[in-house]
Amino acid sequence: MDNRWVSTDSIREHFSQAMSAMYQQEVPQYGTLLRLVAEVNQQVLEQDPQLAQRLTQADELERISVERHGAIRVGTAAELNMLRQLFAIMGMYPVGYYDLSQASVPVHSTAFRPIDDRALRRNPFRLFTSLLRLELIDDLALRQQASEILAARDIFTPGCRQLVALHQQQGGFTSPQAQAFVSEALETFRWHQQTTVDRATWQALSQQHRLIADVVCFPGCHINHLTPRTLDIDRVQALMPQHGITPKAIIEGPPQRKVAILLRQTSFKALDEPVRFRDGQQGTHSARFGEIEQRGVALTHQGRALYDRLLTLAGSGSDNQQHQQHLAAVFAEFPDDEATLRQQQLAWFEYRRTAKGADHTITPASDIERLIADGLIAAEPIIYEDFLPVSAAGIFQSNLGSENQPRAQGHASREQFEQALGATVYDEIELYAQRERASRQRCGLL
Ligand code: OOG
Ligand code: NI
Repeated sequence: MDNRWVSTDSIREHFSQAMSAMYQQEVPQYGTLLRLVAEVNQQVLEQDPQLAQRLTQADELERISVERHGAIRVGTAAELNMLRQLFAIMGMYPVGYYDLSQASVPVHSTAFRPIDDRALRRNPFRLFTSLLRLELIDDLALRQQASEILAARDIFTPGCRQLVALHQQQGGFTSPQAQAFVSEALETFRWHQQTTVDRATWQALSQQHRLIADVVCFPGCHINHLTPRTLDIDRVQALMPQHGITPKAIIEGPPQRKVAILLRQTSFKALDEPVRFRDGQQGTHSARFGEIEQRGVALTHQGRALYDRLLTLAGSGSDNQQHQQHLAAVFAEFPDDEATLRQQQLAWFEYRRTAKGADHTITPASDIERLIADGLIAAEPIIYEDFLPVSAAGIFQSNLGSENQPRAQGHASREQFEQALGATVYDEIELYAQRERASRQRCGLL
């Protein structure tokens, strides 16, 4: 790589800091949540020196304090396509396809995120990005109106467009260009009190689905939440009310376990925020909220199938404590120690030689279990970097009140999404498999 250019990692880091600073100003409760999460993380590390040591050894400790994901929603293929180009400059690529229409949310989504080990360790900033599916609006006149409103806006500043083009020509950014790019790109995600429509239009779109009004009626695609990573989601959930934050009822995802799997998430409700309509009328719009997450090991296809089956079996509840107990009972079937998860190929692991194993002869014929038992090889869980559609649907619904809006029944349309995006999405499971394979190779095991 040409070293005149600023690294993609550094642009992403800078951008994620700028987004966090902007969102703390826009939604002060997010700042409160960040402080609470930092406090709890520190307590967890103090109380569990083994975990602290493990995270340090895996070079994972530093990323936790900078780690967050956000979410945005766009209205057109052209917007999504341009976002892909913009995020590529920061080393963020589309991973995974999520169909939310099954849960009555008229969008499909991907996550833009870094994909290689080093970039993930440095700063794993991700953006869950949803594309509105206008074809799921059943009122044809309203559908037409929404698409006209969307066609008339440009969510990118002229400066941002110029810089993206410049990057594509020259293959990188100098430091001042990178700085200018971050501040221009930030504008796309800023909140606007001023809508682009009159009150009646906002209302008609809201009645179809609140999400549709949120995507269509504003001049940009405001960031709707940013989510720090906690090491103990149950504790943060319990402490939220003391800090003036009301969490949603249920923690989404798997139950608490000895070996955390996938992703557990909870959010606080969207705020009612004042908006001005184009006809001068005032109103309120609620879209922006806060969320926290706890991440565990990524699962293989078999592991994920088991997770999906047990989650469906468990169903949902309305009281968190009861729901968690019930989940824990149903998930008793899911092995909860690292050795079994590894041996049954339910989860992904990264292998490395320990100091003791540094000079040991290891070949593809060596017995991994033996090497691990002898302390020559260590196997670390690979953290899940992605999202869960059922959890995402729960988060959307708790913030949009869309439980009562069973309109958006559609079916997955990955090809259509990829066409809009202008690229295919990476298969997340294949990315984990590659990481595990590469780590075995480095050890001499392959
Ligand atoms: C995205 C909701 C999904 C998550 O963490 O699963 C999400 C949105 O509300 O736009 O962020
Ligand atoms: Ni989220």
